[in-house]
Amino acid sequence: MQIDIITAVPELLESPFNHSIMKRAQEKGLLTVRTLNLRKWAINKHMQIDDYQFGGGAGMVMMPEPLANAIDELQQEKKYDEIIFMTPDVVSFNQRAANALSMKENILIICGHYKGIDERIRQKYVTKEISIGDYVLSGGELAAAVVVDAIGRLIPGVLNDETSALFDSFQDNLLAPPVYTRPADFRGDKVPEILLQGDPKKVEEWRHEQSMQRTRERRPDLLDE
Ligand code: 6GU
Repeated sequence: MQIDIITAVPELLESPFNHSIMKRAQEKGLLTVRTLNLRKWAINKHMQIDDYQFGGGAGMVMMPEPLANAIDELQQEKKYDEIIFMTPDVVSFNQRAANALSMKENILIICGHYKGIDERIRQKYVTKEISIGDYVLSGGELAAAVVVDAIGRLIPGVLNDETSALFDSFQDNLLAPPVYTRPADFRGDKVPEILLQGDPKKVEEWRHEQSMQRTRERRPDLLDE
């Protein structure tokens, strides 16, 4: 999978994909993340990419020309399966959306800033809008990093048995069960006996029961879905 990200602040995306599982995904050649500085397509020598909004009001809007020129140029290279605009204006991203995106080959992500991008770019180029929750971030970059991580780890071959996504929270609309490691007795606080007995069937039943209980207590809305 190749993910290209257009941003006015590429510095914000320097490190999120260079560690841990995202790093390994890239080293294995399963994922390529490329950050593109929108200023490369700025309209003048002042490196301008945003301007006041028509009709008045506080906040700048990202101009259509730099974005259109960037997208046109990138589209000469390859065809994108999705052109995603990061915005709080839609219902939140979730595991189901991550699963669906993890099947795509080429994704372009556009990061906007507070007042957003010219509406004509949304209409003409954007095929999907993604929000990561009902709060406003100062730009789309951190949200883009969240989305790339969530989908990158689902690409077949990225995770191994130890890190398998099969048992993640949400993968079956249930929260993950509690987990424990050594020592079996930590300052008098003991690991549930069933996990120490080595009966895989009993462990599996216990985990499922814990998942159900945890979901009922914390996220009953998931059980209604
Ligand atoms: Cl994707 N962008 C911005 N700017 N704010 C957000 C968001 C995205 N998701 C939640 N808040």
